[in-house]
Amino acid sequence: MNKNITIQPIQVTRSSMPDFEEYEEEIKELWQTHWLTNMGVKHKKFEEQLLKYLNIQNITLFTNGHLALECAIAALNLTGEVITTPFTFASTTHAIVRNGLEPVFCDINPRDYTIDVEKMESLITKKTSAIIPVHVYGNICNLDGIEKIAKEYNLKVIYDAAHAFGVKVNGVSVASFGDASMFSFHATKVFNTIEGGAVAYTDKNLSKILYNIKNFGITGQESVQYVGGNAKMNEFQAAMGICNLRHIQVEIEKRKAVVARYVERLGNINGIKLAVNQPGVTSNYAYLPVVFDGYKLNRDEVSEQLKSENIFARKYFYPLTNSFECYEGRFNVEKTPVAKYIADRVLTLPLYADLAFEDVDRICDIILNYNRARYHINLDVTASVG
Ligand code: T4K
Repeated sequence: MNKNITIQPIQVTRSSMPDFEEYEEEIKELWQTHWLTNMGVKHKKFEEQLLKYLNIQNITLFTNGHLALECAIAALNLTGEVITTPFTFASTTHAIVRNGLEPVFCDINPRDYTIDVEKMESLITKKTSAIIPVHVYGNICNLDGIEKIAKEYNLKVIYDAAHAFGVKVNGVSVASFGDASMFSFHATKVFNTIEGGAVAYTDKNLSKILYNIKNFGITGQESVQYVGGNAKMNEFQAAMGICNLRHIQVEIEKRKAVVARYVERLGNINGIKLAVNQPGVTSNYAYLPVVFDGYKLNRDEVSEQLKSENIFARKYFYPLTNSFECYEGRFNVEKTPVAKYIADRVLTLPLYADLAFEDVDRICDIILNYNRARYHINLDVTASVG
């Protein structure tokens, strides 16, 4: 029997979405009220639900994670130098620079790729006002080590927790640590509001400042007290958040199963290093970083092999932010050798809740170079198979 099959490209991730009817139901009332943005009822409801889900006291919503981070930096009045990591998405470094501050890059540790607390103290100067570490891939930074240094030198701590929504450390939400934590709710994240973000924080006085900074600094109809911008989350984003929050546990469980399948296939291969399980951390399985170090293929070769089979893994996070063209001549990438080493070898494999085990197996087969000929059927055109 002849059957037509089409092999769809597999991207590094795919947005989780509620059923169309569920979203339609959630946004229906917006057609009655015509209230679409500027902190409406959905915004309020979503904010309340997040406080409950994260079990925290304070949160402010934003139109995206990047502006959430920029506003958190502004609200905390940071000055001078900020210690941070170059092994991250462009956003972390840009948010510091766009606030007129100087990023000082600290190397990462080779275990979980988060900032290396052991190398941090030597970077502190009289100008240092804060540390902005990143829970990269949802791996949690050395919270105690960072807190200890921050206390000793009187530094603020803002976690870039863009990847860490839903993660717990010994049962406590990751949103509870530091002065503030920024979450991204971008379409590519474990939990999305299409675009979106939030800042969680400990000092409730920040609430008013963050609210004003994201709304032009307007404090009353005839009063503007801050030089604010526009970073408000709209009602459609909040409605998407309300829907997706209903399903987050199921989504995380599905991702966990996909990761387990990868680990089963790639976990014991010489030269292939998979993510570590951090003690006490309940993961959200945000990304699947794989480091190819001493494997028969290097990272770029694996990436090309997959690409030739219509599978699009990504080199998150290469290049390092301290080597971006826009910062040319400003930073020395050799000062963060571990970050450079990992960035040159890491590939994040496709991971999303509905990624089929057969697709995981196909990806692993390609990496392990099993039976390659089997997959040389037509890819993005319809192929006829017997
Ligand atoms: N801090 C850190 C550490 C971050 O990683 C990020 C963002 C931020 C701060 C800033 O947060 P946001 O302001 O973005 O909220 C993506 C995301 O745009 C970005 O949010 C994310 N980190 C970064 C790591 O990845 P790209 O340019 O690689 O995404 P793109 O468009 O190539 O999409 C990747 C794949 O995702 C696509 O191949 C398919 C899938 N996808 C994408 C979109 C846009 C979907 O399934 N649906 C979609 O709507 O940056």
